[in-house]
Amino acid sequence: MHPLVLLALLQVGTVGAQHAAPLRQHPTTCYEVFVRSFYDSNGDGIGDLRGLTQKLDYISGLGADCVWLMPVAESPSYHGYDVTDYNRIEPDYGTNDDFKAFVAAAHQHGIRVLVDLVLNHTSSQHPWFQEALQDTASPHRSWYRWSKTPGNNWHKSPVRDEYYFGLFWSGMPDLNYENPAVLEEMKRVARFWLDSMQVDGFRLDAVRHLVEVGNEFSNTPATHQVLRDFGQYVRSIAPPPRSYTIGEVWDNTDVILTYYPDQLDAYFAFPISEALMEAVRTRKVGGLLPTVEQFARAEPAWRWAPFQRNHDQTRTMTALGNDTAGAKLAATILLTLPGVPFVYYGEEIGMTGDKPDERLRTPMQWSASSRGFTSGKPWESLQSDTLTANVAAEDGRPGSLLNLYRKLTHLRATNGALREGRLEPIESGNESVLAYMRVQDSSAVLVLVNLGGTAASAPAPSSLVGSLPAPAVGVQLQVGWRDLLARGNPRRRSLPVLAPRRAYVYELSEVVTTKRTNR
Ligand SMILES: [Ca+2]
Ligand SMILES: [Ca+2]
Repeated sequence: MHPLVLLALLQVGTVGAQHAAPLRQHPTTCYEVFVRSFYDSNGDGIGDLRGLTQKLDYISGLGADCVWLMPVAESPSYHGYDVTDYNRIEPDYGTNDDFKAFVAAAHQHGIRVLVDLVLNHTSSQHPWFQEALQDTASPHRSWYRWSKTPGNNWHKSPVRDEYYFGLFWSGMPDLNYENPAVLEEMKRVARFWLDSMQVDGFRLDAVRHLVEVGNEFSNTPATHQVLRDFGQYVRSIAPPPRSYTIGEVWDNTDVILTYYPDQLDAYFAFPISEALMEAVRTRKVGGLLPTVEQFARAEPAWRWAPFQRNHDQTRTMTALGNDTAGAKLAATILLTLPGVPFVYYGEEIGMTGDKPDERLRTPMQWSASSRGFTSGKPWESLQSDTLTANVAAEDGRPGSLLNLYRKLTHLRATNGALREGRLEPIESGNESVLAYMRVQDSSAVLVLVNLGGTAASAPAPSSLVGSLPAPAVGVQLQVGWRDLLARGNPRRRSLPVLAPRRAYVYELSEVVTTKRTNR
């Protein structure tokens, strides 16, 4: 028996094991939640923190060890991205004490909590802005940007003949980071959430737009400097794993990579999201793996986050034209690639949703009617597909999208190669067959995805050899595989013909080596 065999056998994952409570150094899988739409505990039709707390078993059962809450600070808008008080929980969602109780319960579930922090702008109703608007001598006057002349993104003051800068909307005046007091205040805000609210980090909104220089609104050197300063501050008061910061830089890969190594901990890998969705939609592998490799070459996997969709994008099921098989392929790819995958709530049950934004953020479909979400009238109507795409219906169905997500996230949490292994792309020789391996030490997981509509051959064994854990010199290698997605994890010696629109995840189960013989 080759030593690799023993090692591989010893490292067989404990699939289906309970989620471990202690926090890992970095998140494994993160779940994005819009609190307003998750679960309503008091019948007012609005999801809230007590409701979210009641659903922690569900999130934990989904295999997530991290949640990102879209903004929970006080705000006049339904989405919360325009904050009026950074130190107070939005009353629709509950109280600061409700939030602390939620965090404590999340930690008991082994789930870390990241909150959305909006540094770029406040609400126009924030007291700072109101003071600055009314009183040109206010100390908060220079926390915003003013002009005597109009221009793109400059909005007319309702008080006097002048304009203020707001990149996204007149209701969201940009903060002026040229005044150091602004960053100092935001550091105080970060400390408040880390110390008093006990969060584990932040998702930082729209960070590429933080500091404008002249007419340059994105990716300026001053923006990098603010992030460097902010990221270092957070790490200094809450060293990892006590904190994790992840930024939204919605841009191409080359630009995203300029935000490393010394700014935030991580960034969303928007280009991977695009390439992944494109591959499933067009049924061609396209540029997906090269895009992943570009991130993987540049930074360790805990520092970038692939995802399918977020709260600003057409949901997967809608983008794929209600193709459940395609949604399963996308999930399998996302959850077997390196990086820290983020899953937007409802994607795991195949919820639909398209613009306008409110319809991307509809109430979670717990059951066939809105009663699963609230006993009252939902703040926004549910998607009509709640009749079929809902947790109750999918929960007990072994082949459901929900149970595939659960299986894959638990595999990822328990299998070292899937969680931390390096990516080894495999040349499949077929533009519709995506093939790669995740390799860590002597363990390896092979992922084969037939994106196409016709059966396809698996890659030839010879094309895999170079990616396998190195065999001893002078031996012939024969491998066995355990099917991680099939019940009972059956073993096989050869790879199957790949059925149309099917994904396969195999763990290297044994390496049989024989001395090469001369004929
Ligand atoms: Ca409520
Ligand atoms: Ca800005």
